[in-house]
Amino acid sequence: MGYKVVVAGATGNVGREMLNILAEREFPVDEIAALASRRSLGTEVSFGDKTLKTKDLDTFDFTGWDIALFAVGSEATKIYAPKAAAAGCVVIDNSSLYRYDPDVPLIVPEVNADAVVGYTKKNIIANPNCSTAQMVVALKPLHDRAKITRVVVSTYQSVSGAGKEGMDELWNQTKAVYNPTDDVPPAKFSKQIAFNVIPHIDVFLDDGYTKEEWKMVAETKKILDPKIKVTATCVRVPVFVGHSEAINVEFADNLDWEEATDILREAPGILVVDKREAGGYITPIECVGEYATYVSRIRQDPTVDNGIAMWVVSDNLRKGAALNAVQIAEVLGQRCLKKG
Ligand code: 11C
Repeated sequence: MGYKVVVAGATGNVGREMLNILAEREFPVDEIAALASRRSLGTEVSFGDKTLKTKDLDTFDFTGWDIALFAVGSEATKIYAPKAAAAGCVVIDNSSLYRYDPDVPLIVPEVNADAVVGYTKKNIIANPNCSTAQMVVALKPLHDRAKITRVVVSTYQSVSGAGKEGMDELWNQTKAVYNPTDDVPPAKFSKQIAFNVIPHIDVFLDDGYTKEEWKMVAETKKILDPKIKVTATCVRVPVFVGHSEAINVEFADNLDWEEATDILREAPGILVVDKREAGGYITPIECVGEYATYVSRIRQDPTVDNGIAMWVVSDNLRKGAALNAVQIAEVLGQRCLKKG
């Protein structure tokens, strides 16, 4: 006995990973529906050793379905998530639409799984931005020990965060560099991404920060602790999958790097790889397809009283999106829903 599960946006980068991870983790599925926009209708997607033909999100009747994992972007979420929720199906939404709604829990299971019970207000649970998810997994056990007061983070975000179009742009521009007759002007990104880095993700806000940077601040406060001050610089880099973050953390209490390392080694969802020698750290290419949030380069920040610096890497399509959504579904199933 299990659940009737829907994946909406099943042909996208994140939707495909949701199906893969549901199958890999043997989520108790009695029936599964893969939904797509009319444009991708009929496209086949894999679910374990099965192939599913996508159905039309626009006409799908959510009545009798238990859980819907949404990876369709804010505009489509606005139309279809309330429809699913009203039909009694709990939506776990990967878009930013509901993240800051006080009646919608925003969950990273390693950090605030208990918040799941709040889903009843709207029948919706929000999944955080990828760059926030991996950061709070690493911050939570350190916060529990020494109370974080301030975080300064710089991100190195892969192009898959911008969807398949972002990946295609990096691929085509890279090839064009070696073949000068081709010209692949920036489209998804604001400047050339091949052999370059771009300090701009999402739209600019009035204060000069970008929305991606603002999300890291607002989401960390909602998931972990509203008292923590966060300042972020988010940068797109020519990497296909895997977001990296250089994080400086200040604490109220004293914490040395050796104890921080021990705490992180014991923490859920984290793998510490930190040998303090050439190659003794994780880079994004090594985290692709993995579940863990990797922490490397843990060291004292001697410029503040109680400070640690570290390097945090994770698969943005997995822990940053699909895996976190499936983990939320697992918590929801274990704590709140009856199996069919
Ligand atoms: C990126 N983090 O790398 C973004 C993608 O709010 O869910 C995810 C945006 C979001 O471009």
